[in-house]
Amino acid sequence: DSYADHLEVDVLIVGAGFGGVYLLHKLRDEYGMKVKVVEAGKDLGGIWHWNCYPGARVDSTVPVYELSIEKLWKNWNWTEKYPGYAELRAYFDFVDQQLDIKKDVAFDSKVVRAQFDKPSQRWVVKMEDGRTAYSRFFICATGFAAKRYFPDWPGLEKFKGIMHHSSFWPNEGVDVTGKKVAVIGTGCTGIQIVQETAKIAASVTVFQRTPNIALPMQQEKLNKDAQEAQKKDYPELYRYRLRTPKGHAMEPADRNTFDDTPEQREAFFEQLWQKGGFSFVASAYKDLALNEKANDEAYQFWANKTRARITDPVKRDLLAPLQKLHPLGAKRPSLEQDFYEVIDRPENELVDAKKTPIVEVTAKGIKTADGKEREFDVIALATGFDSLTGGLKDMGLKDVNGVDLSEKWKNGTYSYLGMTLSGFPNLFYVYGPQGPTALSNGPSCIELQADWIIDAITKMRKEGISSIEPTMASEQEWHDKVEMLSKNTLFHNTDSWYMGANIPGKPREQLNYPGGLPQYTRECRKALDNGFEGFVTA
Ligand code: NA7
Repeated sequence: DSYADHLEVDVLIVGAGFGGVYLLHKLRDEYGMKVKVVEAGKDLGGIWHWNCYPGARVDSTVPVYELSIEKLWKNWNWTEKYPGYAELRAYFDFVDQQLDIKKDVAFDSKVVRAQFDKPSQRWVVKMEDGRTAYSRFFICATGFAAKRYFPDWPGLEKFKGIMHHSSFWPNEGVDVTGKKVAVIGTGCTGIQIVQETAKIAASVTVFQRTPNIALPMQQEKLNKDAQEAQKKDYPELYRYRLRTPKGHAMEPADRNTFDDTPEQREAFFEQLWQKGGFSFVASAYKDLALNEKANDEAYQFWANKTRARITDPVKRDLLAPLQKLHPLGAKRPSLEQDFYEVIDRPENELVDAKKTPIVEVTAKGIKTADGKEREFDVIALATGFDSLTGGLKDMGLKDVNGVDLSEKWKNGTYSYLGMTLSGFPNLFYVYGPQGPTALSNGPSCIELQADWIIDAITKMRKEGISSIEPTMASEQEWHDKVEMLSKNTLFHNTDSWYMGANIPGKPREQLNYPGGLPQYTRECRKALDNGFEGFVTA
């Protein structure tokens, strides 16, 4: 369903991923509001709509990674502990079947301008094709990876083969059978593409600038009966996940690294390793992200395990150097299945893109700083995103005086509670900058924030408040709080997209709230309980 020229609703939501779907369902079906979602893409799913590159898969485990809506979990079972994109898309189809979501989503609707009109107390939102929507509340559920990052290599347009950014991979796929494939980037995406394409490609060449301290996924098949038997515990699981720092339903150990003897440490690391996935960071010693020496211990364990899997000595030193280059967990660790074995194979090449950076894309392939040109049939750009702020800055969001959000955030990001913006009355966003976002399990963070937004809206209605917006002072305070919390961690001095460090010229600052979900929840609740503390109400 789409809409014609004029649309007037209580709440307009941008984005039809987990955030948009959850908010639409709750506000429409439980609170009786008139709600519409506008979505730039052609289907539901958000990140799972855009990402269909080979091997695209979630790094959180189900059922922690799903919506807590009873009608959904009662009637849905997964086939794998870490589902791939196709299964996640099927989940969104199922969500639509159960909750009748699509009838209130306008697809192919890209927002290019939005501003709150004070006299009429409503948002005026323009789509790329000229349509306009009006709403009392405006919620951006656009995710943290809406804006792709393409390095500005000369010649990007000259390549004669097939080249795609990971999140623009064609839906029908690219047949890499017997092809020479290049993968640029070794973030989570790059590693997934390498593992998958290497199964059928003639060769895969990986351009690595920084090694990923990738952790073993320990994928498992799931069966229906076992899931059904667990379902009585799901409601508690969904509550519990919000009480854990990262929303993964995993808690750090109650002790520090050096409280244990070396033998105890080895045994503890081994136990986390066997559990797999984010256990190695989320259930780790509580000083893992705080103390460099403690982090070294975890790194050494990782390096020993990983080096043992790589026979080529040059690749071994590049992929898993004995000397730690950045703290384990302070850049987003990928979850891998057989990445190290795959890249170790002689037909696959590992290029040290730190020593010999990519300088040009040519008609035939990629040229590096040593003058070498390698030829490829397919190039996968797994070069990441202008994360967290990029998408929001690109939507033409104007404050009440017409100043664009990109101007407001030119020298740094200012929000209150990582959900509201001064100068933008009745605007909310979920899973964006200065919330727990990229340091947390998506559905946990999204539901927590969405529930807060719903409470704020219902409280306004009850109290006859027409609009709220945070003060600039509360934004400054929030910014300082996020920085202060970050400075105590090893995240702060590590170059990563969490810190805005992956985009040339982007201000360097912590873009995620690093205090964990329980503390974040308390902060947000306090603002509501104290009568919209930090906001101006009208
Ligand atoms: P990431 O994690 O930002 O990874 C991008 C990768 O691309 C990373 O390895 C970069 O190296 C590399 N990169 C970027 N520019 C260049 C140039 N110019 N030359 C060589 N290599 C380059 O993006 P992903 O898509 O993997 O993951 C994004 C998140 O989405 C993921 O973490 C999940 O949370 C979901 P660098 O490390 O900067 O040296």
